[in-house]
Amino acid sequence: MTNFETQKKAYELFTRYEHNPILTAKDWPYPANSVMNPAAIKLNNETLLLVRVEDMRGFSHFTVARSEDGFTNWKIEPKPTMMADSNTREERWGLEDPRIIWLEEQKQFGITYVSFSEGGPTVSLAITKNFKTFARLGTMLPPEDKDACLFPRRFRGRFALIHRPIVRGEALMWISFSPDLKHWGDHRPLITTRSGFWDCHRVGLACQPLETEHGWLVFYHGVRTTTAGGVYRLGLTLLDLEEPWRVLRRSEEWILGPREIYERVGDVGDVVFPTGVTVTKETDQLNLYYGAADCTVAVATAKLSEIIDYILACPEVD
Ligand code: BMA
Repeated sequence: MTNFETQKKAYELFTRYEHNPILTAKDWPYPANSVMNPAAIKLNNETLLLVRVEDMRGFSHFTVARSEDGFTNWKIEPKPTMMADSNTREERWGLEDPRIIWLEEQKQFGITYVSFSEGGPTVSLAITKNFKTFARLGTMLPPEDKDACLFPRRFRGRFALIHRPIVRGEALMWISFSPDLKHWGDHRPLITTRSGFWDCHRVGLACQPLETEHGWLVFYHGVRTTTAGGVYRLGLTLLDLEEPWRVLRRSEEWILGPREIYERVGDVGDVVFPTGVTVTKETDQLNLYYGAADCTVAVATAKLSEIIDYILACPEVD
């Protein structure tokens, strides 16, 4: 049954920042082809973005950009913050699409990212206290894998990781578990594509999971392949707080999709690719940072309470 009231709500949840895009290659202090798909966190009263920067060889690395209000006056590091390690074979073609989570037990940030090489893309982990020095903990799973993020804490003694392996050509989201952040197992499918829907061809994690009293808010991207290529849009799920392998709710409609010219036209058109989210509890504000058309970084805002009300009204899954 079509419910236009819910569709209207989904459409109105996010407001794009009027001066989008907030970061472009032209702003960069050194030559870059494109800047996109940033991880986002709040640190020392600033918003910190770890931005994926693609160079003129087509290889990517990460550079930190900071802003006090999360929208303007970005201070971009003059040099790359985290480059591919030339001694690390799985990083030979660069680093892509980071997600950051605060690991409570380690008292460090965990950065999951795609390490890319002739061996295929896979998911690696680095930890840092200060975004200046990074300890690389290596690959977590075999290729082909992407779109990964840890949860900030253990569940029944084990760390949990959402990721997106390619199996039989299908791109689906899985959740896996580890006692030590190194050895991963107990792999379970989490979120699958939906025939007929806007997310019928691929799904993958978008931002880091957000803990709320109702469960983990997990944004994901969904793709429909058309004759003109894929259209990347954003959906929302709610996972159980203590058993995050249980999907409680899932939005039927997308909640952000390519609409503005900077989302429609670029190196890869018709792409919104959110990879980081920040929340200011006092003002109920959620900032969603995303790559637009694989070229620039944009931000859209929402009220956290409205996002929660919306997902709680979405269909139950399990
Ligand atoms: C995905 C990733 C992203 C990219 C997106 C759209 O598979 O590779 O880095 O932004 O495609 O091209």
